[in-house]
Amino acid sequence: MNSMNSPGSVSATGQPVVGVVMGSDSDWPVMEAASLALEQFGIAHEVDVVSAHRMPDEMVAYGQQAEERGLRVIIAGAGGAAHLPGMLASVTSLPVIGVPVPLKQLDGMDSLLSIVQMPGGVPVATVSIGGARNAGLLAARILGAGEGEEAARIRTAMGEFRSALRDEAHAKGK
Ligand code: RP5
Repeated sequence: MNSMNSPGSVSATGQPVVGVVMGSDSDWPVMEAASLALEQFGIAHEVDVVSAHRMPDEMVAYGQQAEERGLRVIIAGAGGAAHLPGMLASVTSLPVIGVPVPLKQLDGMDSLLSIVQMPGGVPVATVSIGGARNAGLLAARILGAGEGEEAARIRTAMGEFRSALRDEAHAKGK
């Protein structure tokens, strides 16, 4: 783990508004990209391991307490029988973004289908297999859609980021 925000940590600045959780330490090489995207937009977040199967009581408590602790979005990554994002979505009203983590078997299709096939009424915004960076960017967009100065700051930064993407694409086309 070479990021400052490894599991168990809290990002340097301010009260965390995004919780980045994963089923195992072994998910971190994939999930780190979510933390780095949040870092890029200066969004305070916490990173933790919360396994749906191996620590179910802690997982339920995490989801139930997330809102009162000040979190506004949860990013949850898991692999295989990837129940963590869906179970968190069932115990919180916060938006949950699911990241299917690819394991050695089945190339992450098992993780994807476990996360994306939620029953009606319990949504999980599912990104692509291994798409943790997009999960971080989507969390930034969700926070940027709100009211107030911090949301406006994030919207401005997202606009600049999108302009940079466009410029890069133009440069590649030349
Ligand atoms: C899942 O089992 C985790 O999210 C991880 O992707 C997978 C394997 O976990 P470890 O056996 O590496 O701890 O719950």
